[in-house]
Amino acid sequence: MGKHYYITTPIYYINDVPHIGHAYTTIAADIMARYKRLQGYEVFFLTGVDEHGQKAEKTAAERQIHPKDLADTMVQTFTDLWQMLNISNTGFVRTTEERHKRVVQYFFQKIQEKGDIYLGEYEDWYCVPCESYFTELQQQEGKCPDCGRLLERLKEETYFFRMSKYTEPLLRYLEEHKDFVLPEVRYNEVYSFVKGGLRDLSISRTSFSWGVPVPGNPRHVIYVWFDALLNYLTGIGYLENDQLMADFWPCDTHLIGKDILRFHAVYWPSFLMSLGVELPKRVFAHGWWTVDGQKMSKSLGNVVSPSEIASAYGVDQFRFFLFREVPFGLDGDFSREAIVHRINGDLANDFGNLVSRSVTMIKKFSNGMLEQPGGPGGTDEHLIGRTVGLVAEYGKEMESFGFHKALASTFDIVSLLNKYVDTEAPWKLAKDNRARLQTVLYNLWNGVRIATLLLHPFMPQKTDQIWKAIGIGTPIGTASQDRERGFYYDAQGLSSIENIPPLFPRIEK
Ligand code: ME8
Repeated sequence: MGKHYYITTPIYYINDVPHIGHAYTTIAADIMARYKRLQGYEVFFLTGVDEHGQKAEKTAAERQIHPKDLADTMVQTFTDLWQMLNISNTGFVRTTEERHKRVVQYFFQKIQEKGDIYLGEYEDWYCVPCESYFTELQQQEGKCPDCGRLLERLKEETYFFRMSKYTEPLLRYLEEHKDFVLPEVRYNEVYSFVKGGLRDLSISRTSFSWGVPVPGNPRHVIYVWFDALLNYLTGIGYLENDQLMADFWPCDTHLIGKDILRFHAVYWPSFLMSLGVELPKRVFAHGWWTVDGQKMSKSLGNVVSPSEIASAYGVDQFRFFLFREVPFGLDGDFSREAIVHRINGDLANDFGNLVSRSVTMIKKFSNGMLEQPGGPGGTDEHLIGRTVGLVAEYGKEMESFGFHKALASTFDIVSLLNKYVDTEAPWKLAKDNRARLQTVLYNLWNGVRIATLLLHPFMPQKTDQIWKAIGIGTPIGTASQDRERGFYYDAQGLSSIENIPPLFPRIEK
């Protein structure tokens, strides 16, 4: 049995177009998926859209269309964007699919049979945009404590889930699994929330109808979060494909933004515990992007469109920027100046320049061919020793979503290599020391190869282009553990090394 890895993104609401926040989570998941594939894992990467709920119903009503038609149009916007951004997802869930409704109703019914669901009445403050109830204590002067918009007072007959019953089991689980929620600051948030005691949760609505009907009582639709969370099981073949479930469940990582932590780290494990389904291994909650220092919002008109940025600056440049700029897990601020700065500095000056001068020198001094290196001389040992260490550092960081540090290690390698070129001066060796020249060119080439491989999850297209130019005949995405991932690479059998056009043109301000 091979190694399996299952990663998910949230399923996004279809009442609005995707912005950089959505792109951020999805690209992050894609980076992890690609990294794991290079590590030899079979990866299941799930994303999708959340189509039900009051918010979708309201938006559709405003446009005088059926919510399903709204969803049909919007889903295309998401899938087009994922294609443009090179997202390598293997599954996609729409919550209006029959296979999903079946899972939601089945789950509801089973929990009900267990005695964990009962009918009652609910009255509280409700935030429609967040699809969440808030208590008297939580509301802030009639406004939502999460998004700051006006709350409505709602009273309805509702089915409750006995979440209170799971306070103790969940606390114990959290204590025994300190890495269930990452980063640690988010774990602490969840822990103290649960410690405060869980209240039973309203999991049905009667005030609107756009949702999955409660089995046996279609006056109620199932709460959109109960519905949405179950996509993680639908997507992996629950009730449908036992082999897929056996291979990939429990999920390795639910990747989310910090805004929806409670749903994933409190509600979701409680639902699963109720039915005796194994809990996911990890919930990783990343930080929040603002734009030019402000919260993104339609009313401010500062919502950043990912497709617009990617067309203006390049898909890989955009992907890279998001993770080089801000430590994954912390909040970040987007600005055009910042992306231009990263492209011109890291990509054009440092990495792009390294690749192009390496390739050019191999062409010019060695006819595009490499030979196996001779014994170490000059600064070789320093270069190799440091590179091996940095590659290990990169691996350690990638395992725990330390994308920022992983990229910092990669760029340390890039700058080591740029220094190596200056110190070893191949143009001098070309005149009087061919043997040493071959070793230096090999080391340089090998360093470029390694940096390219490390950057591949972040910049899949550009790195593939470099891979070809440096003479490796197979696509970089299929780089195998044994051959391309080792530190030493047998240079025999390479195709000739070719010049490449500038990879990351400088952007003039
Ligand atoms: O919450 N910065 O969907 P959603 C960073 N349907 N990430 C951001 C962001 C920002 N400014 N804005 C959004 C929902 N995100 C539910 C999820 S899952 C079972 C159901 C990202 O369309 C981030 O991942 O509001 C956040 O968690 C998600 O988009 C919310 O997307």
